[in-house]
Amino acid sequence: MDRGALQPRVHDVAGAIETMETRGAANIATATADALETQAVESDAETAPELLAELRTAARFLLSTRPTAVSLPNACRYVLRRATGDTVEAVRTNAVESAAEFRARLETAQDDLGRVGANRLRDGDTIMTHCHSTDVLACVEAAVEDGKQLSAIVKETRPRQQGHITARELRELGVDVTLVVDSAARRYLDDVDHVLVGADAIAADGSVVNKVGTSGLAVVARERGTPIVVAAGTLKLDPATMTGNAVEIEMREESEVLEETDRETIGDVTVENPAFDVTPPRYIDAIVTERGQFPPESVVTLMRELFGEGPTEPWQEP
Ligand code: RI2
Repeated sequence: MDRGALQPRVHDVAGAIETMETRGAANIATATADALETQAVESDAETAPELLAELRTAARFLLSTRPTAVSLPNACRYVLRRATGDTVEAVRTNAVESAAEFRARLETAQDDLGRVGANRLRDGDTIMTHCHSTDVLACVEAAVEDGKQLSAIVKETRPRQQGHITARELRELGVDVTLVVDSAARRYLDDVDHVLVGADAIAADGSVVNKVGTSGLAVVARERGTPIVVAAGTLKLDPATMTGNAVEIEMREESEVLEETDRETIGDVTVENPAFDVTPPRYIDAIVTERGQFPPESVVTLMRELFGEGPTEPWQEP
């Protein structure tokens, strides 16, 4: 891949996504749209085909950073499909406009989704969370704005302890927070009205890919009879799964699990660090999107409506 013509901002955004300085599907998508826009605006390309090739290269580079979060390819799909034209100026204008439109839709979508999710929450409810999801926070925020008092059992979410971010943001919303280690979840499920988690990707069969530990939580919650609600904008729908492609699970560095000094003490063991897992649709009660709430098995209908039957990827060379 010739990355020579890529703007520094594209490298910065890719680096921030890879190191998880920029994380969470919505943030990743916004940063991706920003990067593609910057490439279009700052490029020295002299012809439209040259600029289009640069945008495809920028998209492929961004896509190489994190394989699971489908918001990244969906942001690329949105901007690249609209950034067309016969002149550099036309491609540039369309790229800028489509990136702006994408960001605006994303913001509205999260507000709309929040209101749908808030309808499920009653005054006095307790939720359990896993990891950190801005879509989940949007549901809680809308419920709090409706005057509902909520409590939360927040799983710390090893290995990166992103539950700490959730705990802080829920406290800022005035929610009572109890922080627990992941393995304590089952003990507290009897006190929980809804398990409320986000998603990084949703497959055509309604399977939900989310931070590792979600599937175990869902199985235990089902055994306890606690509803499992997934808050995930339509940006998380993965159109590539309509043609049978599986969602690739990102494997992260060993150092997130085992510090160097512990590694020396333990010796020669293999460390595996999958970032995500897959929760089958039978464990999920509802998927809350900006278009309403859906049983997981029916998201494929929404996926077809939004993305069409067979996706052709705009970052591939023609
Ligand atoms: P929002 C996160 O993954 C979590 O798994 C979270 O549920 C999901 O993204 C969705 O986040 P990571 O990017 O889009 O922290 O709801 O690895 O913010």
